[in-house]
Amino acid sequence: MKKSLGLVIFLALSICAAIAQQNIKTPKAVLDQFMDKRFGMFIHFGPVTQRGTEIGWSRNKEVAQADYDNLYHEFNPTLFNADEWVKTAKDAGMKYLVITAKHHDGFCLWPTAYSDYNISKSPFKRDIVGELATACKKQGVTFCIYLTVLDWHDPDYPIHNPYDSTKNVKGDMPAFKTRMKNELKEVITKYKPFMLWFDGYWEKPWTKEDGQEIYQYIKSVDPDVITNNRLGKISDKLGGDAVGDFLTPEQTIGKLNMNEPWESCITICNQWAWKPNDQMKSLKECIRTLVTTASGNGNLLFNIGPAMDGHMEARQVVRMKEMGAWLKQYGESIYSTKGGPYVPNEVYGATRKGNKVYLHIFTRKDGILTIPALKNVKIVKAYFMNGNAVIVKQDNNSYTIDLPQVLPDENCSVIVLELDKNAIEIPVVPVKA
Ligand code: H79
Repeated sequence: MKKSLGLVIFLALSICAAIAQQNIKTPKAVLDQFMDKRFGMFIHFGPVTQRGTEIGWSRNKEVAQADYDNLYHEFNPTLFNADEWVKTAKDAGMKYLVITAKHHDGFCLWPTAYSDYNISKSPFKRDIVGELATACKKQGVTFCIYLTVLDWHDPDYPIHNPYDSTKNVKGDMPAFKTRMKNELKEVITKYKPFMLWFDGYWEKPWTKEDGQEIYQYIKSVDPDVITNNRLGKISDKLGGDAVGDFLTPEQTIGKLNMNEPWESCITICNQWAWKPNDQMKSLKECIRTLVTTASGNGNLLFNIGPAMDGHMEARQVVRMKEMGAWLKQYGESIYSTKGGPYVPNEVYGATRKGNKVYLHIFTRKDGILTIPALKNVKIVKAYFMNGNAVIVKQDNNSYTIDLPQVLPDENCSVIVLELDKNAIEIPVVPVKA
């Protein structure tokens, strides 16, 4: 009798725990909204731009710690104009924006009440995070915030110099997490971010339980806030023990994945923070990066590092505008689509929506393009998006597409294949070895 009562209590508790776990999941509709956006702007900015070195990791390397930690005393980006930054994102066709409110160095771009190492103590004084949140709201761009679980400036965080473990201190993680929660509550209630982009899953002092605790805390403040997976410890899987709503391949395009949401973060130049004369990607590369990402069913968070005076480099603004011009023409084949059913490769990628497959042609290797036929599917119409009809020969194994001598768009042409059924239900076409 006693035994079965124990069992009943155990089962009841397990069910409660399972329900509690489910409750903290981000609503699917919110996550779908995020994935429909497909293209966002990442902005890496802070006092380190005055040295032109990488944010975070150049501290104690290219820049001596004493110098790095005092840079905020002269940080005065007088050309910073939130409306201009947001307009640049909008003109590029980007639907959301993520600002590095706090990077590994611990400097806060908002006037936090919980640390003196923040923008209000710089000569600039203005609330960069707040101004961006307001400008985003005004221009209809979704506002998001980057934070990291490490903080080399916080006396309660055990690592103060990642390159020299003799500088480690005992720290006080419970106190550190309390401060983190206070800061989170502050930014969530003040700036209403749609998503929090965390960094730092690799940190030794940060545990799986810490990640779960903070995730639950965020959800208690606002259940709709999305977070990426780097708040937890598992970087390549979602669900189970993992924390967060989407995967985050860095400086590489994620693989086609119809089951787990993902977002690649990739820089327009090489460095995250501004670097003088940094090498910039060509327009072709930028567009192919976006299209290959969408073809893999992911989002692209494309990074720009504004210069130390707060302006975005003209050549980068032009590049973003050019991407925006391509998207104006072909956006229907990117926004609110799903990736597949073809796995993207060097020659083509595919996205789909309704009864359409959008075939993105990166390069013309030959006068004909042969791709595997989709099982039990008939193409009823084929044409270049905003252009001429295309001849497709169909048999059981393949579709053979006639390509013109010159493709209509040198960066990426889009062929629309109208099908006799819903394209979303088609299984991914296996790639032959
Ligand atoms: O904000 C950008 C990067 O600064 C940040 N993520 C993007 C969005 C990032 N920080 N660290 N990492 C990514 C990866 C960590 C790399 C490390 Fe290392 C390898 C840390 C320690 C070993 C390389 C070698 C960097 C420092 C030493």
